[in-house]
Amino acid sequence: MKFAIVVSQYNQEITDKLLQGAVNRLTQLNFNENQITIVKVPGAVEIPLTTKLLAKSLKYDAIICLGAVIRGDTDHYDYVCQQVSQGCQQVMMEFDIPVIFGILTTENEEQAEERVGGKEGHKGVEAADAAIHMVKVIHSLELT
Ligand code: INI
Repeated sequence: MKFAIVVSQYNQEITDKLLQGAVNRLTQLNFNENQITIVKVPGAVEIPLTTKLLAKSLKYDAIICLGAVIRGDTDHYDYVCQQVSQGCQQVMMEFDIPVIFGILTTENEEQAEERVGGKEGHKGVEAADAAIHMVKVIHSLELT
C-alpha cells in the first residue's frame, strides 16, 4: 500500500498534530517511509488540486487530506469548507481512489484541539485508519 498525505499549513498548530497522528498510526502499523508521501500546501483551498494531481499519477492507493478550517468573523469559512469538501469528493469519484476527509471544520480552536488528541479523539489517527480500511475494502472487491 502507498499513501499520500496532503496537509495544509493554515492553522498549523492543529494540522501538525493531525499529520503526526496519521503518520504515527501508519508507522505503528508497520508502513514505512517509502510508503508515505507528505505534501504540504498553504491552506485547505489548495488541497483538492494537489490531491487531484496525486490521484492522476496513479502512484497511490489512497490519499489522506488533512486540514483545519476554523470559523472567523466573516463568511470566508463557508466558502473554504464548500470548496475543499466538494473538491475532495470530486477527486475521489473521478479517479476511483479513496480520498480521506481528515479536514476539521470547527467553530473555534478549542473544538479543533479536542479533535487532535483531546476528548473528541484524534482525527489524524482516524483518517489513517479509514485510508487503510478503504484500501482493504477495494482489494476485497477483486475488481482487477
Ligand atoms: N485555510 C484553512 O486551511 N483554514 C482556515 O481556517 C482558513 N481561513 O479561515 O481563512 C483558510 N483560508 C485560506 C485558504 O485555504 C487559502 O489558502 C487561501 O484563500 C488562498 O487560496
